[in-house]
Amino acid sequence: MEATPIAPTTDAEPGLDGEGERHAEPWWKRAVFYQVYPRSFADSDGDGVGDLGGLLSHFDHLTWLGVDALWLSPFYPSPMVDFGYDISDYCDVDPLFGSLEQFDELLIEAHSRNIKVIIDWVPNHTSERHPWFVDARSSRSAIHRNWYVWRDPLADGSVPNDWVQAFDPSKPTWTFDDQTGQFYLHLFESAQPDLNWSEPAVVAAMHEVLRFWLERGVDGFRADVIHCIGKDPALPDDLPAGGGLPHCVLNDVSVTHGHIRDIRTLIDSYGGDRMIVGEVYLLSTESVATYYGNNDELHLAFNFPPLFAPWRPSDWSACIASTYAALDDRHAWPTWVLSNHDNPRHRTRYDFAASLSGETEYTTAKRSEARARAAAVLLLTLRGTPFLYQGEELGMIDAEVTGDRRVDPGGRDGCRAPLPWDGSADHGWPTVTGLEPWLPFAPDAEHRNVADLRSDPSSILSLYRALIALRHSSEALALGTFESLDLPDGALGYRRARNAESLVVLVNFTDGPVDLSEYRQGLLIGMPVAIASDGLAGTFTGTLGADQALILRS
Ligand code: TEU
Repeated sequence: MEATPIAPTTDAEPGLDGEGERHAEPWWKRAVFYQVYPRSFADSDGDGVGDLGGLLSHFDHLTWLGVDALWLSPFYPSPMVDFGYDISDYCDVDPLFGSLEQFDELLIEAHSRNIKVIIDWVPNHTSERHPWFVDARSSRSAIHRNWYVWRDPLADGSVPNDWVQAFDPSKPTWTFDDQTGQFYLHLFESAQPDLNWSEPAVVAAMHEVLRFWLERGVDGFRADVIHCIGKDPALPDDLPAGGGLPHCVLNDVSVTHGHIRDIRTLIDSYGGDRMIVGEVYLLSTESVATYYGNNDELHLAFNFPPLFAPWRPSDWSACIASTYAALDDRHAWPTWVLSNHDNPRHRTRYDFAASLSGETEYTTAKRSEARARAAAVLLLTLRGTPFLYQGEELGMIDAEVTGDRRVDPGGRDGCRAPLPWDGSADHGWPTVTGLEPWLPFAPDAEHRNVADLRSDPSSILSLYRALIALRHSSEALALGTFESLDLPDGALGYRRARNAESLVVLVNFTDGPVDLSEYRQGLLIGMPVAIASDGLAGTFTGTLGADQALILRS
């Protein structure tokens, strides 16, 4: 089967070259982002939960790796029902993670190393313990009552509509409040009541939160499920075509775009360098694209179909084609992400897909390592901003979390295992109790840890570092055009070009060799290898090795 043809994209900003362009382009188009999940990054006080102090003392890893920007998952005061995505105070730091002073220190440290910092902002819901909700549920006439979404039961006493929860589609998104006799809406856990963005006081309060952090100096925000903030006031049932998906995956109403335009205006008023990337958890790239607006909504939006795509060239070329088709018309800049704190890590996912397809040549570990390396080449050479999730630079797989070690209501513990810093028994997480940190380590942490992989120039960690360095030094990779190559079955290829520079990327998705010697009369043969996923050097022979990805200078 041939790869889906992809029309060459146009240059990002025609007419701008060299240094002039470097200044004209916003930093987040060139940046490699790195998601820090603070609970699992590094621990400074031995309580088994990562914290800001841990992050501060491990900055060296981030500068060595070469990332340009951090996205910090929530560190705010929270009862931790959803591990920080249930916020009880938007303008402070939970003592578990440190203090506001430490946050300021972190910002200074990051900026001194030329690393930007964006923080998670959770605008759709608060914790049930947030003082706003505590007041709202105290009486129907409470000042904050209308800050949340309340509805009477239907005549037969049942819930107002058929929406189902994100983590458990067998449950409604409504909880009955005995004291005031109404249901409140929560797309996630009942401990996470949805804010009512049609109430102007909510909009004002959430804008204040943005200002608070912008004035502290953050470079931007990752906005949690931002497509959910607007609700159709009629709260109609989901259409059967929704197929029983949780409502948070289906909610896509026009009123949200107006809210996002106002948020964008606010952020832009702090100067052109601040940005917002939205988590738009819709499963259609065309729908995600609408959240960029007319360059007046989100600067960037996550696009999840590629994250859910199996490791197959047909799926990936379709994802790439639909992403560029949907975004280029709007002059919107793509994002690419393989893993995050909500989904099984991609090395785990790709290997699972392989075992289903019955491929047996490789040992499991070798194949999944090779695929993770090839995926890194893909992630860091596509046109658009890449987001890494902590640990993927080590090729981490999910931890096996069983029994009472399971803590997440969404069953996502495996991908949140602590980052192993070294091969010692505690992997750099000594605890005062001597017990393991809040989650178990991934099963291969003894060998797959920062210290061991950093000292090995052939490791996946060293590959990530080399890819990031190449991306920094290459205008073609950072901003260049994208043109797909029609390669034989099993492989995907594209050319990235900018001014006089041109690179070809080849990715073999199979565990056997792919012969490319015939491609355009041997055009690729002899091109120098800039980076090979398996560390090979030299020139291209015409054959892509099993699970190998190459970047060639053309
Ligand atoms: O995730 C949104 C979301 O829709 C996912 O949680 C998804 O439903 C889930 O992973 C399916 O298993 C964001 C955050 O990234 C997530 O950690 C939070 O739990 C959620 O919002 C609520 O704030």
